[in-house]
Amino acid sequence: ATADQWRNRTIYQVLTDRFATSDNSSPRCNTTAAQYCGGTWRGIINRIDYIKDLGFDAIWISPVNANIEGNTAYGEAYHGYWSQDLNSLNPHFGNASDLRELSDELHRRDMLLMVDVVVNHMASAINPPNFAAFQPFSSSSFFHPQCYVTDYNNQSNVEQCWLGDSNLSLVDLNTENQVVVDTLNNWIKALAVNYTIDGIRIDTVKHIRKDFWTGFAQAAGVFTLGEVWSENTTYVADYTQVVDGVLDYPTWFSLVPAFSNTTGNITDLAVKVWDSQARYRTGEFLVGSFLDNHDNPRFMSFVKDHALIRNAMAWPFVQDGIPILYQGQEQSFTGGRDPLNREAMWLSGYVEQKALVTDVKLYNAARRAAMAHNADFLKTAAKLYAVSQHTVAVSKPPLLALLSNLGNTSTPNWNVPGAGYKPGETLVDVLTCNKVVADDKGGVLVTGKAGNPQILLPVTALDPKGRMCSN
Ligand code: ABC
Ligand code: CA
Repeated sequence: ATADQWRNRTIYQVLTDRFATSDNSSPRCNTTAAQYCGGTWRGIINRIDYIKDLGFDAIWISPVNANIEGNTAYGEAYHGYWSQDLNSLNPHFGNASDLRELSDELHRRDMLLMVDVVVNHMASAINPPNFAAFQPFSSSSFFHPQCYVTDYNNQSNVEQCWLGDSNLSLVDLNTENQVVVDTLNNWIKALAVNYTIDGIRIDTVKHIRKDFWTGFAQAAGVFTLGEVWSENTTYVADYTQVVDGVLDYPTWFSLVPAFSNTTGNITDLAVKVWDSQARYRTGEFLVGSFLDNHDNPRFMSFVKDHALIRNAMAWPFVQDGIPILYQGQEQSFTGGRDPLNREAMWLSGYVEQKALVTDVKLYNAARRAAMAHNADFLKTAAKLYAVSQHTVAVSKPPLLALLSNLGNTSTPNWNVPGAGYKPGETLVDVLTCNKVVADDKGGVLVTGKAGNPQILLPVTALDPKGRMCSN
């Protein structure tokens, strides 16, 4: 699928080994041990309707190709990022027909499939690596000479040295070699076609020269979302020219501290938004916005205030870009650093009668209602009002999100004289179904309760037969 077919989506991030099992069983899963726990593509098929019910219309799954086998200093390759053979599938996750069936079952439900892909490196738990074990790059001539990434301010060190360490090397492919480039391009093209993949999440994008990505993205022929791990908007912006979209790490670096406690600063977050609006490839809004992922401690591992959690979780759904939710956040998982943040979802029972599950459903529903009401919703840059250390009002007409970091005992205020509604128009906070009436200039002045966020939509944007505040 194209970038245009992804812009209106919301993505649920699945860690394949930890999402669901083929026989719906619930094996033990000790995150610290970092071993395969038994999740499969067939398991995902079993639980697609849970994801769809939450309101998502796309999933992102772990890398699919064969990894190194056996235990290492950092456990097994259950996450899928330790590639050994690009031409075989990871047998722990299933076989080719399982993966095809997953793709078909998603498409039957109008959902899209995004697959994570790793082309920067192959992995080795022995040093020096046994190059003959890599497929199709079975000789040292296809790799950069050994040196580890040590200096993140030195771009050639970042691009041409190896990630990992001598216990577990991420052996760096020589992407300056034309044979390597052509082989990778042919590989991604075939992968996307063979399994009817709709988009790819590209790993370690900043570790390969930018002009490699133009050809790779073209060969893939589908939407490309790149991981460029950096808090620097200017640094990340360059990559928005070579792939369709990037994970919005710069905003994430300010989002987390803004809502982590009642002394956080929302102004810093606003500055990141203005900065990225000015620098990223304009008019596209294809950044992937997220609060949690599989690489960082979960937000709920260090924030316990329910109001702060709800405000932070709302953010990715109301800002510019494609919202991404990492599995387990809606189930209040609290895992800390990798590997603790990779809990097995089956331990949650996939229960839907939970406050945060309800919130996520409403965030998705509100976004869908906003899209239906305003054809330009997705391409209208968010305007931020009432920006202060403790408050922000995010306006993407017809939606107005009122957020604060004052916590669950506070009564925040938002004064948005320029909200742009019709004079006297009735709005509804979809989280509570409370009504707010715009003043005679279309502005709103709202006092919140218990530090909670509010997601306002005009009553006219709500489907009277829909799930949101219908009576
Ligand atoms: C394993 C263990 C860990 C152990 C680690 C050494 O080895 O699980 O417990 O600590 C995969 C697995 C991981 C595994 C790694 C390494 O491989 O999932 O479990 O860790 O073997 C992607 C994926 C990620 C994946 C890989 C490798 C890449 O999302 O899941 O990991 O295929 C860098 C890369 C980034 C990569 C990330 C893990 O490492 O750039 O692509 N993610 C700095 C750098 C970043 C760096 C980041 C984390 O640290 O700028 O480039 O990301 O190491 C701020 C600065 C930031 C700075 C942070 C730390 O501090 O502003 O720039 O980020 O103040
Ligand atoms: Ca590299």
